[in-house]
Amino acid sequence: MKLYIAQATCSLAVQAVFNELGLTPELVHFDVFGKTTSDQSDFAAVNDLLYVPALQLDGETEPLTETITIASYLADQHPESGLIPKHGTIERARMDQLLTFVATEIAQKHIPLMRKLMTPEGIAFHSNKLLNAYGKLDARLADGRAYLTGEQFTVADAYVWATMWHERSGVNLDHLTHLKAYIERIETRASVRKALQDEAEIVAAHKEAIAA
Ligand SMILES: N[C@@H](CCC(=O)N[C@@H](CS)C(=O)NCC(=O)O)C(=O)O
Repeated sequence: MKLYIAQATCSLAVQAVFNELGLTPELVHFDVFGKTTSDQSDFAAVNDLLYVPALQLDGETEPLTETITIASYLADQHPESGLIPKHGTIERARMDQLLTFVATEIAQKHIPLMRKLMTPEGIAFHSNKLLNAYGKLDARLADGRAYLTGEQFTVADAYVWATMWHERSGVNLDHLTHLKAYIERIETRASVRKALQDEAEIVAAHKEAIAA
């Protein structure tokens, strides 16, 4: 399996899920600004919309894209991991609800803010949406649970952790103390530490290759 990632992006969620499962895909780094890849392949041939994550599965011609789809697919293949509830249950519907919320109300709200593409009105609108969305997560964690759905780390936690881009977006979340403690808890997990380490290594190697 080949996983296409980019630095400090939502692909970290998929890396964390892979690591939780003890699986090691081949990583390929895509530089979203320079448009090059660490293996010199043409990323447009993988995903012509030019975004990560994208997962090339063995035996499949077309790569799997979309963070939710890839993370859920991997977790579904390993139900014993507890990373995602079983299809067709109310718990799974709630998980899908949460994942969609993270994708649409958090990740995609951050992107134009981080890229400084917005008018002052747009900044205020998106910042307020993000404050409300993170406020919902903080409120959920207020009962002392370790993770968003209870004591079990899930794909939703991997996704929220991977998209904590508030500093780059200029959104202050200091008042959300439950959320802060939760992210710190996630950061102690071996799976997310390895994701960051693997990412740092491949990004450094890619930069070196470009500079050479
Ligand atoms: N709908 C996609 C969006 C993925 C996405 O926005 N990826 C960002 C990184 S988090 C990216 O690769 N952006 C590069 C670009 O759009 O130029 C998903 O949910 O996975």
